[in-house]
Amino acid sequence: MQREIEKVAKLVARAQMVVVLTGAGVSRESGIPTFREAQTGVWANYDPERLATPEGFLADPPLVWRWYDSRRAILADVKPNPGHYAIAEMEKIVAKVLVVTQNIDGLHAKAGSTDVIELHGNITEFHCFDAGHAADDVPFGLEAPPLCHCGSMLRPAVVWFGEALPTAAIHRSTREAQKADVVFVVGTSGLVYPAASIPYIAKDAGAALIEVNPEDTPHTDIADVFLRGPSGEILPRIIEACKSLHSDPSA
Ligand code: BV8
Repeated sequence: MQREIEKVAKLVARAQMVVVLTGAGVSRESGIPTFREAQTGVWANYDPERLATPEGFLADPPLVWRWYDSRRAILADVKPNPGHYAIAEMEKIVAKVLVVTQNIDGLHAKAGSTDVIELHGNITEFHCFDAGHAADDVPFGLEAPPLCHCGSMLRPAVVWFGEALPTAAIHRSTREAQKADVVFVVGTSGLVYPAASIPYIAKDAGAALIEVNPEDTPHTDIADVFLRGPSGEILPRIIEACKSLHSDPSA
């Protein structure tokens, strides 16, 4: 693995522009269950892909509200892990690092990444279902969605299945992916579109593709380097290898 890590470090050290696509796996070592891991506790019998839809919300607003409330409550105590910090530190090595995340936990910004696109929104923000009016200071522990001043139910400001991603977010992610020298794909099962198309777009435009995941995914076949393991361990090793390169370019 170390030889592969040093190969990646050389690619990063030479890069002008790196795009890092992340999924729930990058937050796993912060203690947040991944999206497709069996839901735990009271949520074990619910399919997240059914709850994370407008239909699921309208079918049972209190249930979906409580599901997001329980996930938001977990966030209150979690911190970025070494994987998030390594991605933030990459900004000291590469002129331009863009993080494109599917996660809604806000941990990349907390770790210090300065250019983050949240493709699927953010669980700590809210707007109303019918008109999109923003709402803040929404208390924890409510049994059902509170109402907006316009009378519509509030919902988390996340992108549900069947909903379009924010246009600016997906357009910018696609545009930057086409300019990247290196694209990292970290902690995503690569199943959800259009986010999962970003590595293909970058690769087709000439980027080197580096995947970090304990398991194979649909992206593994097109990866130039596949680093099998947890991102919280692997990403810091890449940053360390970049620093050694910097101090001893002959390495
Ligand atoms: C849309 C927010 C159209 C809510 C989420 C083709 C083209 C376009 C759309 C589609 C298409 N085919 C199908 C679709 C529809 C759908 C889709 O992709 N379905 C899939 C399931 C087939 N896409 C959509 O509906 C999207 N919208 O296309 O709209 C449109 C256009 C115009 C007008 C109207 C509509 C919207 C998709 C967004 C859905 N919202 N989240 C919430 O979170 O509650 S997506 C959800 O999945 C999560 O956000 C999650 O981030 C995302 C992806 O999952 P992952 O992050 O990859 O997580 P997962 O658990 O799957 O995997 C974790 C990985 O981590 C694993 O690989 C594991 O091995 C690894 N791991 C574990 N531990 C570690 C680790 N890695 C590193 N380190 C570790 N320690």
